[in-house]
Amino acid sequence: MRAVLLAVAATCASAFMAPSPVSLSRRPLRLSQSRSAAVRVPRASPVMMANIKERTVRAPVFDEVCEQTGITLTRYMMEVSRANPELRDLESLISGIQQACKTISSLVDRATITGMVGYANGGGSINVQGEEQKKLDVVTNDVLKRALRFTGKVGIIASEEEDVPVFNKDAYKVPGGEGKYQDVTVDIGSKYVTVFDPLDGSSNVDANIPTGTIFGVYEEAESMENCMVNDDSVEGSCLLNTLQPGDALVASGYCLYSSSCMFVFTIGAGVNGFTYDRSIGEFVLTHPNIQLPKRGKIYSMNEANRWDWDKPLQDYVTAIQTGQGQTKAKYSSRYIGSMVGDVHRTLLYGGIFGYPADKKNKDGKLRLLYEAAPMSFLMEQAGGLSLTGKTRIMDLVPQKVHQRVPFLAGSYDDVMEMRSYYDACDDPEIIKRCLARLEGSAK
Ligand code: FDP
Repeated sequence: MRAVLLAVAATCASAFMAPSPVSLSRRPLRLSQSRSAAVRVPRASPVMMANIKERTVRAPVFDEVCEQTGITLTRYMMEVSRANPELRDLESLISGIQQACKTISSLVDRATITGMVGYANGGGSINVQGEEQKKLDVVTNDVLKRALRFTGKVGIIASEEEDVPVFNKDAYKVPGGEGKYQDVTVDIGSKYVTVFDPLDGSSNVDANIPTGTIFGVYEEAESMENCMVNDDSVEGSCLLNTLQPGDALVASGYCLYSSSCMFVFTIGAGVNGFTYDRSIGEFVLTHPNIQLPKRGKIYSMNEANRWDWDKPLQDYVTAIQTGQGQTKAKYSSRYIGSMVGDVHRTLLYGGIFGYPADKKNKDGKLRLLYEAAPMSFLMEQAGGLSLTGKTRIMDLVPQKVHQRVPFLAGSYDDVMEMRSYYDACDDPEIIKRCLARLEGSAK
């Protein structure tokens, strides 16, 4: 059991004192060991915390590699489950997700040919977050739900396109069966909770700009049975089991739909990237053990919001633009406006990408559960760091499925340099927000 809560409290505590040293361990990552009496230590419910375990995941070994196919994702997962029998069920789950990604890749590729562009239902289809749904948002959500259902390993899903997490009886409807449901296809005792954004960056999709699928996999908590058997209590129990902190993630990753289609993921033993080889219909390992450069030269944020950002962030960005940051280099700017693309570039080239808080959106724009936490797991596994500004995102326990959180992530030294501006700031409003997020995170 990890002492996450102390680390959580300590991250804000340093708002009241000099910045403290940061040490990087696999998990948990502690930003500071110091605590202030002014900070209440939040308490999390047993369900939320139950699944935060120290995991030792053995990396797969490949004695022999086929020259024609290389190491496919399918083989990679076979070796993972051979080396880690306790992760056996993850093999079918990742297989389901990769199958969905191949389908979504093809849907996105052919969208302008098949007419799958524009808004769902001719416009006016609004998701729970008030965003207008694209045709592809709806279809890709369905593709993923079904693929996960077919694995038999996923009890609950939470998606950007679903109002609440569901044990997803809709996914079990018999096609054309007038509300009839198939027998439950989830294997008892081997269920995961899967969170995802089926098509992130979809506002860009009609313009052929990269998009992606983001996913995170949690183990179900012990009290999951209610979520399964009793329709009336489904919602509350599903909700409770879904709201787990990033530190409880078993796996996370994304699929990038761009000039090539890539599947990048972690099971807690580093980050690996696979490129889709359409000629054999397989993802092939092309980016083994991705390591974020400790420093980069790129910053990536929507600068239209600059004048509404927190003052510490404005000062930090000014410093790296003008060559007055720690490295004295003048940073360059890149911003796709599609999180998966921006994260992918940051993982490979380094630097810092973010969607920070601003005056209007005090919690930024990105969603904690199915965007920020899964991407933070990847960033940390690649040797980087992911913060709200001061707080480590993996520590936060979501209060709501669609909760937003400021997100600033990338090269370890760049993110720490950014944080030092927040550490030096004593603006009571920023400190209050930070504490509220942490205290809220454990109610
Ligand atoms: P989108 O609305 O197109 O789905 O998740 C939301 C997101 O895209 C991210 O992919 C992206 O980083 C961000 O919004 C871009 O927001 P701005 O247009 O406000 O820059």
